[in-house]
Amino acid sequence: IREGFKIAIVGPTNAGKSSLLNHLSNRDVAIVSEIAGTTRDVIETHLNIDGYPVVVSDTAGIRDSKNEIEKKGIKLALDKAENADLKLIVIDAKNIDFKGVLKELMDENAILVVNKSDLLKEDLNFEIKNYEHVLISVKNNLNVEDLILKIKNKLKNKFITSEDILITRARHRQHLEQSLNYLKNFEEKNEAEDFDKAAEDLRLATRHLGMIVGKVDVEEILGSIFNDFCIGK
Ligand SMILES: Nc1nc2c(ncn2[C@@H]2O[C@H](COP(=O)(O)OP(=O)(O)OP(=O)(O)O)[C@@H](O)[C@H]2O)c(=O)[nH]1
Ligand SMILES: [Mg+2]
Repeated sequence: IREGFKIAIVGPTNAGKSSLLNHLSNRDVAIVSEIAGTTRDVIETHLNIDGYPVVVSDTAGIRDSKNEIEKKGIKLALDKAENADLKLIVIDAKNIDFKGVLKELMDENAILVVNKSDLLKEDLNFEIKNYEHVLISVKNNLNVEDLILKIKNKLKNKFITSEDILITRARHRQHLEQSLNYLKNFEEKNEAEDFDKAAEDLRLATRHLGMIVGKVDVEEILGSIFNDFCIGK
């Protein structure tokens, strides 16, 4: 959560990826033009969706390119997509280009976004229709709300687990792990023979839990202050 939920916008050139980034960010972050291959670097913006920090990356359009710089951009794009929590695969409704690596990126952490619905006079390509997709027009702001809703759902599924326990601090995690280790030691001990040692395991397990909920004795806090902050007694 602290690092943010990573969204990568990927797709063929000219599909409207940068336009979508600008729309989501509510400002002109990336250059938009009708020239294919406009974006070459990764452009990131930080957003806040329903209180969750989100990092959205716009990337270079995927196409077969001979240009060395563009090729590097495409590689960066694919890396971003692979490391993202969610991929928005944006394609052009009129000029369907959905094959190869792009198709391979489609999984449960991807949303297929068919943009430029305003240009679509006939039915959408039948193959694309079979995929779960969101048909939008960034230009005319059609159905973008639906896309945002889908993004929010993915985000919530990722952050809110069914166990409804979220460990947000490294310190808490460490203490929980240590507590668990002592409990495991306790279980492995023979009750009759190692009665006293088993009791000590339980005491240490509780102590680590206590360090999270604040049940630690005063002497210990003083000890920590004198150790860590270099204050003389
Ligand atoms: N008609 C229409 N045009 C759009 C829409 N969205 C974007 N465009 C136009 O499509 C062209 C390409 O848009 P970009 O956002 O630059 O596309 P891109 O996917 O970032 O392109 P690259 O950076 O080259 O990969 C621009 O001329 C946009 O104005 C849309 O919903 N409808
Ligand atoms: Mg672009």
